[in-house]
Amino acid sequence: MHITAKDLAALIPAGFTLGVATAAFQIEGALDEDGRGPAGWDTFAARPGAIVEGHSPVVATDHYHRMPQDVALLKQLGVDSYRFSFAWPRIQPGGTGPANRAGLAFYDRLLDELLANGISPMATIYHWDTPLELDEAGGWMNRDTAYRLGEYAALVAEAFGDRVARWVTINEPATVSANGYAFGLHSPGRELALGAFPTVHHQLLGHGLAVQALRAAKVPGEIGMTNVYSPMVPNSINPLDKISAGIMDLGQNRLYADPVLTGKYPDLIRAAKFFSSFEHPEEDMEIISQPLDFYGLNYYMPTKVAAGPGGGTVPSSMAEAMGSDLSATGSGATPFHVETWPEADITAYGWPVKPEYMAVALKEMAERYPNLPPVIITEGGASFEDIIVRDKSTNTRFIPDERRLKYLSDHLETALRATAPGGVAESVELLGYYVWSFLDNFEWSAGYNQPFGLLHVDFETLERTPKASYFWFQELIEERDLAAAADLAI
Ligand code: PSG
Repeated sequence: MHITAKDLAALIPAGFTLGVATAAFQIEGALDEDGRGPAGWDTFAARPGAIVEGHSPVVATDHYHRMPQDVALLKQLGVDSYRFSFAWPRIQPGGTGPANRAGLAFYDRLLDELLANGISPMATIYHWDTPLELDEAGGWMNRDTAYRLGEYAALVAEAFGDRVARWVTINEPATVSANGYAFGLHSPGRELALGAFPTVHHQLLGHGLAVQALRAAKVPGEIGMTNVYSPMVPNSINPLDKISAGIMDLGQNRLYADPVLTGKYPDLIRAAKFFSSFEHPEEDMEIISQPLDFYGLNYYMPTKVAAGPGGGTVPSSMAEAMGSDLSATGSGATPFHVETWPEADITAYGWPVKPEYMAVALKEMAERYPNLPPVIITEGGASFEDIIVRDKSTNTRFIPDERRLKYLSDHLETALRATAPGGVAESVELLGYYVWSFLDNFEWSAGYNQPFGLLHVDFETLERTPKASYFWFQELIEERDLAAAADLAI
């Protein structure tokens, strides 16, 4: 069971943002319309074998053509805020030069529609859809791409600065470096293993340059960036398990958070051979670590790490591969691996459901980074197979996604309790929680087989159907507003 919506609403502090999130490439479709240029992801997704069952992102949820109806569904849901991303190849079809007016026009309409419906826009500038031309010039292996991101950020700041309430410069550089450049699971499909390290630095530099561009444009909105964070949990008290978890933590979490929040790469990274293989002048660190108005955290799950090769356990995840690659052996053997949580619910993606680690994540962040800005959970959610129940007598449909609903309720509850006075992470100022995702969408290399949405999307008819989790989130927001109104009346 989970807490009632009413009791959960009572835990929500004043001013806390409840929202839902998406990303352009996962929902828009219309890849060739209104002057959009190709993205690296367009061609990667067309490669045989790149996407599960050969699913295509060409239509996705068709949001590009259904935007007004989708905003109406956001309005009906009642969210305070909607997090979406600008498609870089719509705005700069070749990744450089002046803005494509028709590309800007779509986001103009989206922003106006959101504001007219009282929904506060949170915009991600870069959510992985690099223009193809930039990818062909090396993508994030090329330092130049960081400067291109900075220029693109200046364009969106100028066009939309008056209407965006919160800016996320980049989303999850860890996933781009690992999946896109180290292991070839995402665009641009490179398998550079540890050779992908420059993409970490170049994305972080791009983030810093984007912050500079937004500050220079004097945008009134709040500025932050988003990293994914997975607490690394040793499998046992065995010291080798502990060391293994520490290496994973270094390669997946601290590598991306330390530079932004402390201005320094972890010592073990600085000592590594590959760290001297590319340009990273000290001035970069100042750009990367500029003060932020908030820090975005995507929290989905913890990772349990055990020493030794992983035969017979969880198949190679991003975490496992990244961890083994950062190990000192360099032998190519897997010196440690990801373990299962036998007692935990497991999502359709194979991810363990461990809401208590949401509190651990927030506590670790607070302990590690004394200057941590206010935090926003910019994503959290779960993929479960959905079943549509049809009631013939009333000709209605119902999607009882109780497991997703419980995932969301338990995680939000844990985050709120952890950051409340007396909570384990009480020093964290938590500003909001965004559900991933508003609607089922193109889940990258998993195609349409991993539904995360509060809205079900029928990918044949593109029809949207609210799931039980949608009605639960709606009720939660209503309860919160009722409680706030009652407070005012006293
Ligand atoms: C990557 C790593 C983890 C979770 C999610 C992602 N992790 O280690 O816990 S990807 C992330 C992304 C978004 C995806 C969504 C669901 O920002 O585009 O659709 O999460 O996978």
